[in-house]
Amino acid sequence: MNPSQEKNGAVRKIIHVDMDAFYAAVEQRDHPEWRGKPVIVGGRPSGRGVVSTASYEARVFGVHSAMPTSQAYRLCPHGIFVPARFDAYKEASAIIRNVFYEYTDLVEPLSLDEAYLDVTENHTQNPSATLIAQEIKQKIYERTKLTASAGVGPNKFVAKVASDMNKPDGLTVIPPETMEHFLEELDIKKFYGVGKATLRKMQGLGIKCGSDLKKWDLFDLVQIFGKSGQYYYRMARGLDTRPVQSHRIRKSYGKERTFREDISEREYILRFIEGLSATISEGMRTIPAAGKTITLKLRYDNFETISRSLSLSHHTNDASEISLVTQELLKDTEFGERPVRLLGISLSNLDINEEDQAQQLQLSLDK
Ligand code: TTP
Ligand code: MG
Repeated sequence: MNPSQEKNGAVRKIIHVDMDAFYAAVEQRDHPEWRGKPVIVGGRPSGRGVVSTASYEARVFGVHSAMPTSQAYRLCPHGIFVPARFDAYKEASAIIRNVFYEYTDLVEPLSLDEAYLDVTENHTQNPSATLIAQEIKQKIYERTKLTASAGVGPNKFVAKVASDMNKPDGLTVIPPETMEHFLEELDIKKFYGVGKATLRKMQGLGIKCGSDLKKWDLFDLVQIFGKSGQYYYRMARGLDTRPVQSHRIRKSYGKERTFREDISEREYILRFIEGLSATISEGMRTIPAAGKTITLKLRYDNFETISRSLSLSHHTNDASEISLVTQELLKDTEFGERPVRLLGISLSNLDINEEDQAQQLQLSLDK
């Protein structure tokens, strides 16, 4: 069986849409004098904040998301540094989602600026996913004056990788019959899900592109990369049957990062916790959601992974509260004595506003 095919034999048509330099593009749209210039959205250059995103003009100087703004300032002192305006981004996000729903109900948003769509069957009865992707890009531009890049493929992995191939304003189509060749040629750096540490490991093993990865059997990949080994094995073969999930029931919300070097320094880790708490808080507010239980996850340098949790009496998505609780939880670990290679924070026991609203609506209808 062709790996792109589902059990019932039908090839799926998946589109991944991702807005270009999203926050920065909204700023340039709303401030015409900033167009064509390096715009950097994020914390103030004098503070401890990080870059949310940078316009393509700023990326030329090496500025990118998640970089300390102070570093971005050193790289690009003539840049236009501006704080984020979430209301404007949410407004644009709502418009692009409405465009998606004109084609299919099977829309899985990944963030404000990104979503998967399954258009195998769609509201317009258009059999061409390529034409649909073109129309979507055009409607997005007409309604928001922002550009999007799209990828079309027989599964989520291929569509996601494809949308990133010709940014900005790109459209990359990988038909099922060329998928195998596409994945074989694909630079391992472009493999979605291969982080910096894994990339180094793969390079060390001589894995440079998909065809190199394909030479490794499942057993060896799992030995080397743990659970992710199975993911790499499957993705190299285009074996991705994950459905586009339009209604995800979220049980927790969190983020984790692997450090470039193992960390022992307390000041660094406290700053990192502050930053990660702010990112999580921001993400939860866009859902919107709040959680009662806060969990800290640490991975020591020998890969031993531990977690510590604390439940509050109320729901929170407040950055400083998440940060303070996490710092408390850190005291109950061996941080300081043992170097740490990964840190994660998550919130569970969620109270998701969307559900609340649905419930309230139901109650008022029942009355
Ligand atoms: P991305 O889609 O990753 O980036 P982008 O849209 O700015 O640029 P492109 O897709 O063209 O490469 O993220 C979407 C938005 O999410 C981004 O505009 C700002 C925000 N964001 C952060 O706040 N912090 C981050 O670390 C990242 C990656 C994104
Ligand atoms: Mg984007």
